[in-house]
Amino acid sequence: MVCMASDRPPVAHHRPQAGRSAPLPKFRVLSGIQPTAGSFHLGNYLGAVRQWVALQESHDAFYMVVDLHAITLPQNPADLRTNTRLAAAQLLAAGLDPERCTLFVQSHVPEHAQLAWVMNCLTGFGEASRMTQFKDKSAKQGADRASVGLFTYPVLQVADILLYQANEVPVGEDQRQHIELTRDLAERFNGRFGETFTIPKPYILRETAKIYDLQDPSIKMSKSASTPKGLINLLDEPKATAKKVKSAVTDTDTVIRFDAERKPGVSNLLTIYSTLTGEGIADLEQKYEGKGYGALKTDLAEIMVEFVTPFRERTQQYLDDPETLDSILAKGAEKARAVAAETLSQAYDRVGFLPAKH
Ligand code: AQP
Repeated sequence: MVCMASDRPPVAHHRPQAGRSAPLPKFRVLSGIQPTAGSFHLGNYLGAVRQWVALQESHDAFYMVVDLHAITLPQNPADLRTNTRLAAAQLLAAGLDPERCTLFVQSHVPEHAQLAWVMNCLTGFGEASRMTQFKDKSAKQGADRASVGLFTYPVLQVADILLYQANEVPVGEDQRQHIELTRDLAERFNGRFGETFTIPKPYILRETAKIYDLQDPSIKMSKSASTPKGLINLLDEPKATAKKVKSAVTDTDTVIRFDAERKPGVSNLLTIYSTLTGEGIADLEQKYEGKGYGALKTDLAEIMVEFVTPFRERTQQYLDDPETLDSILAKGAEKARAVAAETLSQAYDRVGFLPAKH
């Protein structure tokens, strides 16, 4: 049986201190996903979105479709609009519930760009130059053609997180360096201008921190780096998905054992299997003892089909009703703005901007 993230037990956490009789305030989480491709891939889901769904039960959760980030690489306007709704629909299909979390579109909350400017002015040029994701992405398109927006992408992400005073940021491993930058800049701002921002922590589950390409298990599954056969897009035809799982690269050995270093392909398949079903890796090793890779792949292909089929249907249902979708996003933006505006006004005041008279 496919197990959605919300089936997991609630995550236990220490909560921020509160008065004895007052109810304990919930820890806050914030995260975002880019609307740069039509479909989420399995890495996005297992590395991030699945945790978002679980955390909305125990946390005050803010999740957004980061369209400002999306334009750091060239985007067609009509595709961007379509993909933004599509991303929101997929987040709802994955299990986000607008009654339990705040779901919004980044550009609907202008405070993100406003705080980003302040944070840009606190960031060292050398510090920003060390961001590995910028180095990788700019190398791909030729350094001269990379935009300044791509260079300052991590600083916009800093603003995204700090605006909501987030305690934790559920992301995949590839985002760790950006969360470290967020912590550094929050401390720098607080040190220079007085306590203003909560210092956030990354929330990265070890097991699913990095899902690998099915054809090249030495690289992360990614919409830009993976070959089409190594990338599982959740909205693809289930049959095509099953085929990709069945032709995943393994190794010349036949033993089904988790060993990330020596058997990265099989280990990746075991991780995916275990996360989608809730069966432990050790149990899976036992279940497939003496059986070949074919048996593991055939079963995993079925599990994937069982997972993506209702996901695709639910996504389509949200897309078929754009008024409801837009109204969920409008309500989310209103809730997000209330929090973001308060933080921005405090930050502007601390920096020394003269308050505007209305
Ligand atoms: N392979 C992965 N394993 C675990 N987590 C992953 N994430 C992405 N790939 C993996 C996590 O997904 C969230 C959203 O990331 P994003 O907005 O950067 O989405 P994307 O642009 O679709 O991610 P890609 O495919 O990795 O993009 P490119 O190819 O442009 O670099 C994040 O929390 C991320 O960690």
